[in-house]
Amino acid sequence: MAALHLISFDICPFVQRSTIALEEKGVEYELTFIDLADKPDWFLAISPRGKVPLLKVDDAVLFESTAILEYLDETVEPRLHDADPIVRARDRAWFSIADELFGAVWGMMSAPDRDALAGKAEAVRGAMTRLSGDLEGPLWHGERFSALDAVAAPGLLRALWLDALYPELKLFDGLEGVRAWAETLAARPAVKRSAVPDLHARFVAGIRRYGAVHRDLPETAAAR
Ligand SMILES: N[C@@H](CCC(=O)N[C@@H](CS)C(=O)NCC(=O)O)C(=O)O
Repeated sequence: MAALHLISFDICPFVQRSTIALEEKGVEYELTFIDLADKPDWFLAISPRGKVPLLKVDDAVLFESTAILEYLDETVEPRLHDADPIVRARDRAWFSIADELFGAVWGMMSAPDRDALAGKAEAVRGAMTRLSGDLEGPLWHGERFSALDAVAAPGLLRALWLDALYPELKLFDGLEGVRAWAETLAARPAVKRSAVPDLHARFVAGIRRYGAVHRDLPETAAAR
């Protein structure tokens, strides 16, 4: 088994896709955190886009969270992807909707004002509505944890936190299956182990910096 070394940033949702897959598979890996505001030279020298996650596999460097996930799934048991190539191809296509979901969630996280927040909340609802059409529940493929669960989880967790902070936006109204999916993911041991224990507090501190609309949130805003 190759030595796996993940280069991370503490609150990065894309890194969390990788750590969820690693934790689900129960494989050993080394973890190094970097400061994205002050990227080390060794990191810039090996990261094609200057972004995390990077997965070092012995001397090879992998980048892009979904490519890292695919590599891990091809090399480390248990398989997260389905055995049926049609299901695999469809799930890979759903990855792009999970990206769209996170893009809209990021729009809420960085919203300058209430109008922008409400507009991005509609975009989050749009992406979650599309996902709800194929969601088997409680996880994407029923009881079995799959690749799309790892890819969608970071966006869904942050959507739950935003919903708790802004219940008036009714982010999950009519999307109870998606809420149950997000809550099932949040409660999963591998997902809990996939990030720093105080991720929620760091998330709140982060959005207070990124989005002017969040500036008045108490630092200790409730998680749920
Ligand atoms: N498409 C990339 C996105 C990775 C990404 O945006 N990472 C952010 C942190 S969450 C980053 O490294 N940003 C640094 C920068 O853009 O300078 C992936 O899926 O891995």
